[in-house]
Formats: sequence, C-alpha cells, structure tokens
Amino acid sequence: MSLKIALIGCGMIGREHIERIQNRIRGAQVVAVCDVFEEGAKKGAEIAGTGTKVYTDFHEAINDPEVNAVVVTTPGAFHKEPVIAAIQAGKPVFSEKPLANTAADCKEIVDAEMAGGKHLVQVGFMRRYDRGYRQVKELLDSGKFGAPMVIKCTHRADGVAPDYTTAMAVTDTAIHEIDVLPWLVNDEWDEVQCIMPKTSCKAHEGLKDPQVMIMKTKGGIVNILEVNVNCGFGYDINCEVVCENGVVNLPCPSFPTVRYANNVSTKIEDNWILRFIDSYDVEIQDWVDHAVKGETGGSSAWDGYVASITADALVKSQTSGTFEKVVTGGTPDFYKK
Ligand code: ISE
Repeated sequence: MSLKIALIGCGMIGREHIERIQNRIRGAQVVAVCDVFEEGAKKGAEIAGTGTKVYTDFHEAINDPEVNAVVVTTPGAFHKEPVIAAIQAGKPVFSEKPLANTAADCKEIVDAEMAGGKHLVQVGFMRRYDRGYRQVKELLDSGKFGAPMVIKCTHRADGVAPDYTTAMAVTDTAIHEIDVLPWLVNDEWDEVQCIMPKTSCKAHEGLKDPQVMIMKTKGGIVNILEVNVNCGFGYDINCEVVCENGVVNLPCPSFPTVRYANNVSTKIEDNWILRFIDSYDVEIQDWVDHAVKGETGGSSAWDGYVASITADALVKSQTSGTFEKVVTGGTPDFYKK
C-alpha cells in the first residue's frame, strides 16, 4: 500500500512538505491539497504536480475517497479540527508542531484518538529525528556516562517577525526542547520557571527577549535553556548533557573550518529549515513507513498534549516568575510504550 495524502494548509511549511513528499519520500504521494485561501491551495497544487485536487474545505479533502492519509500544516491554532476530522475518518494524520495551541485543544485530540481506539496521530517534533540528538541519546542510553544531572541548551535565532510574541518564545520556540529533552533523557517534566534577563535592544517593542527557562524533571535533572531570538548571528542550537562520569554535547552542523585574516572560523546555519532539513526528511519517511503498517512513530498525541501543558506552565511563569508545576494526570494505558 502507498499513502495518498491530503495536505491541509499550504503555507511555508506545507509547501516544504509537499515538495519533500513528492520528490524525496518513498511510498507516499500528495494527491490533494487544501487551504482556506484558494490561491494558497493552487500554489500547493502547482508544487505537487498535475492532477492534484484542490480543496478549500478540509472536511472534503480528508473525506475524499482517494485519500488515505492526512498531513496538517495549518497554523497551530487551526490544527485541532482537521486532526480530529482525520481521526474520525480513521486515516493516519501527521500534524506539524505544536499539536494545538492550547492544552485544552490537545486534550480533545487525545480524547478523540482514544475514543477511536487506534493510534493515528503523529506530531511533527522533528528533533527526535535529528542525527545529532539521536547520537547523543544513544550515548546516554548506553549508561557509560552515568546518570544525566544537568542540561544546558541554547535556542538562538537570527531574528523574528514583528508579530512574534513573548509567549511564542515558549509555544513556538522552546516547545522543541520541551518535547525533545524528556525523550533524550527518558524522564518527565516536573516544574518549570521562566525568568527575564535584560531585554535585547534588538527585540521589537513589547517582546521580552532573551528569556531563560529553568526546567526540572521528576528524576531531578535541571535544564537551563536560553531562548534568544534576536541574536543576529544565525540559528544556533546547542545542548550539553552533564552526566555523572562525563559530558555529552550535541554536534554542531559540520562546515569547513576556515583560517583567514588571522582568524579561525566556521559557519553557523542561517535558519531552522536549513538546520533541520535532514531531520524533516527522516521524520516524514518514518511517519509514512509506520502509517502504511497502521502504526505511528515519533511524538504521539499524548506527547503533544504534555508538551502543551508544559508550555502553559512556562507561559504562566513568564508573569509569575516562580516555578510552576507540570500536571498531566499520568499517561493513560493507551499511550504507554
Ligand atoms: C519553528 O517552527 C521551528 O521549528 C524553529 O526551530 C524555532 O526556532 C522557531 O521559533 C519556530 O517558529
């Protein structure tokens, strides 16, 4: 069987995934695209190739009898409805991150999936597919370095659009560390705090940037994360895990080291699409490979829900300034691995 996909939401990441699926992914093809803006859907169809069906109503796209799988790449606030429609149609669905913008919306998705009794949802947290993070995980899981105790991360971006808000530093940016770190060290978040250092003169009016997030796991690991989205020197992701017997660092993307004009230098990647481009390919291929067998891989709807609960706690701490508890109520049996 091969996947015949309806892709919902033809913005930037949607168009990226259409191009990826049509050209680099085995066992899947985008047969229908949908966007509330017909122009957007038509642009998506152009990338997908002749014969691609164009929809402006996601229900029609998802319920098209030729379609047997769904990719949701609308803005986060509009993920819930198409994801639930796909679940109700019994079709595997890949939702870009975050699963939804609020924990309440994520919970509705989790409830719909459990009610259907079938694992159908995978969330697009692509860092779990990054080669570097996978290498770090393998080393940590070997046990050779002892237990992880401290994690130090940076999530820096060159700059952000004028509509980027203080809360988005958590919900859009730190959400990646929120998902990937518990997976990396096999633990769960317990409490989180966000503190605001001096604001950069490059941050636009009203935006608090940088932010420092301190996140403790149930097992006692402390993570210190610097989110700094106006650094002005590239997209710079670092992660250092301090263990009892050693320290493991996430590898940086490899670029030549240049000796020139009394300097030794190496490039920093320009943006997140380029930094994680390979991870996206591996991620979508893995989703397809699982979906054809009626399975899911990567982050589940439950993982997406927990990430959203954690994000809410961090956003709360942006104003309270204190530690906020991450309360999930425990993993339902349906989602236990
Ligand atoms: C984007 O979706 C990402 O995936 C990036 O890693 C993150 O830095 C950015 O803030 C998000 O918008």
